Amino acid sequence: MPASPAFPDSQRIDLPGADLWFAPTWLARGEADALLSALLVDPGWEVHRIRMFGRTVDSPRLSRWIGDPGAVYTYSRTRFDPHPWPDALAGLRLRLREALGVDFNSVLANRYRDGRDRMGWHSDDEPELGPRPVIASISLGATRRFALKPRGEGRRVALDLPHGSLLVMAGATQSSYRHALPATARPVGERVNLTFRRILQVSASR
Ligand SMILES: O=C(O)CCC(=O)C(=O)O
Repeated sequence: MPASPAFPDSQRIDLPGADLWFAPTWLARGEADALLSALLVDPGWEVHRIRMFGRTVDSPRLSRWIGDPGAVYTYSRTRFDPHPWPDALAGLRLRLREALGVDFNSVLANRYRDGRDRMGWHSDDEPELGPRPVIASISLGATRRFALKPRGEGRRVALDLPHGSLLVMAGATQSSYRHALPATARPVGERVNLTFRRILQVSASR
């Protein structure tokens, strides 16, 4: 991974202590349309059960944890064993590896069915991702607003993530900031988000 994850057509988001890169049209329209259609017909979406405020609840979206064998991920105190890669994501994974120089071995797919589906404030700072993870986030479908706020003092930012966009979070972004995908009262269509990650401790038990 280069010191700075510059990739074609990307712009740096100027946020102190973060390393954020954004390409609003990273996927061509036709590619993004085809990928979204393939993922929406995929029957493998699940409701992940997560721990919140001491209770186990349904997460307010559909999800699927996908990865190489052994790429186990634990978040919100729940363990997720990877589902195999669907054909639709194989090419995208290679393309991200070429663009960013990171051998992503997993992806968290999230499906927001309408404006009520959301993701609360969190950092992707689980130990299995290492201290300075590179996370490549591809958005498909309805444009939704992505928000970041510093863990300490500092300004918040919000970014609209359109169909086919790529947002890369690297460096100290996860240790310095939290991020969220808030609900919206605006009528919005479905959205799928794919966050490609690299699990460093791939477990031998399959
Ligand atoms: O849907 C999004 O853009 C955010 C997803 C996210 O925060 C995550 O996967 O950690």
